[in-house]
Amino acid sequence: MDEINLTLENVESVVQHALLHQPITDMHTHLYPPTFGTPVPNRTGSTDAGGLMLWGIDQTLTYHYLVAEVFRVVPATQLSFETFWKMTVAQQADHIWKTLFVQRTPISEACRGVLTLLARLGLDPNEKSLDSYRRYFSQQDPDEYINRVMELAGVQSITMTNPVFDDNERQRWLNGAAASGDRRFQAVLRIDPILRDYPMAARRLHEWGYAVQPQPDARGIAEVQRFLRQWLDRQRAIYIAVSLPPDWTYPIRPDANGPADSAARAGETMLEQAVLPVCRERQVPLALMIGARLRVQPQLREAGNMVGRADVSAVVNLCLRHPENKFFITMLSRENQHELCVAGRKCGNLMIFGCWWFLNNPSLIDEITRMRLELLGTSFIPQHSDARVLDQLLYKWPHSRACLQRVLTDKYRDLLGTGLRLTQAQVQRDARLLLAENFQDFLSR
Ligand code: FIX
Ligand code: ZN
Repeated sequence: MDEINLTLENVESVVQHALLHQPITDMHTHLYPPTFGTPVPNRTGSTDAGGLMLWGIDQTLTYHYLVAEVFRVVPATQLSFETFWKMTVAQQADHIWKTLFVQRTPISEACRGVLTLLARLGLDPNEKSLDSYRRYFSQQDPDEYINRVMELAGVQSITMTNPVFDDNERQRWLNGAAASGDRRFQAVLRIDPILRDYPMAARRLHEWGYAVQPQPDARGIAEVQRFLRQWLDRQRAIYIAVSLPPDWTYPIRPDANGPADSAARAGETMLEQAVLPVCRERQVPLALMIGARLRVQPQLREAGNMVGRADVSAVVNLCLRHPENKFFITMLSRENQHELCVAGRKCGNLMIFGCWWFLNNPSLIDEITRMRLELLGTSFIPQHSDARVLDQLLYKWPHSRACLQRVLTDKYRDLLGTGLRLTQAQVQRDARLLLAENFQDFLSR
């Protein structure tokens, strides 16, 4: 087949085609296969109230992004948090649909996302009630619906988040229900408490039979290593992940000796002497997601978390002090993004990924992706979905793909302006790197 050369006239269509036809490896989601149970009734009517596979219109509308937004329009002084949380999921969804989609213009990114996914499913986004959507989803089988959504979204592999300190999740692994190994999903060992709240982690580990004391000692370090190896094996996890607060520092300042510092120092000991050695031994990356200040508004539950500017020098120190380890890093603050790009130029074992959470909006994806291409070339992972509800893949990826298309088109136009010749195959290679291979190669590096 004749090679297609890029021109100022065809560049946009060539980029659009390359991105649309590149299967995506989604490196960070909160999605699950049906083996983890689902609270949404399927055609057989079976439900599992604590089920972790979320899908369908009610789960989509009660996504914590939209919960935060609905309380801005109908504040807790009018509809108390307690009243809202006592509602059924369907009642919450009705309230959110009426408030944000019928009575107001659904102009926010999280609102627009719901409209995009409804349209991708062939449903009319102009309905005033949820009845017709609920009828549609009641006719879906969760397992088949996963295949449909992955095909429509262009996603070839879904990477989960599996928080082993969550009792519901852990029990599903221990009773074997979760370990059936659904090829569409890859597991990730999520261990926040070990680094973020070591005293709590130590109590839980001790309950589970690991000889771990409140303060790290040699036996405890060996036991945490044993715990990590066991769960990496049980989950067949492809990397280990932790979310860290904006005030995380590395190394901890020598003069830091307050009560909170003692827990932080224990977490640092476990990072250096348990987590990183096991990651090296198993050649799995450690993913750090830095900048989330949790439960700032606890009455909003998952919706109550906040962003804070973090210290990028902690990332540089970590990567330079542990050159044999591989680090996926994403940061939540817009203000951290430029420093993080420059850090990426210093540390070859640092793979920057995603426009995380409050950054996953077109205006910021555009700004951050341009910055990354200009400073890092194609050596980064532009996006992950962070989807919590399966249907969200039908908007998170189309919206991000549109941003990436605009930015890449501009960058290729700039290159053509230098007289460089470019071909469709080169654009397809770049799309492959950005949407799949950079992640896969970093795992196997
Ligand atoms: O820590 C995380 O994995 C965050 O992505 C989530 O906790 C957060 O609620 C989220 O889903 C953001 O998009
Ligand atoms: Zn997440």
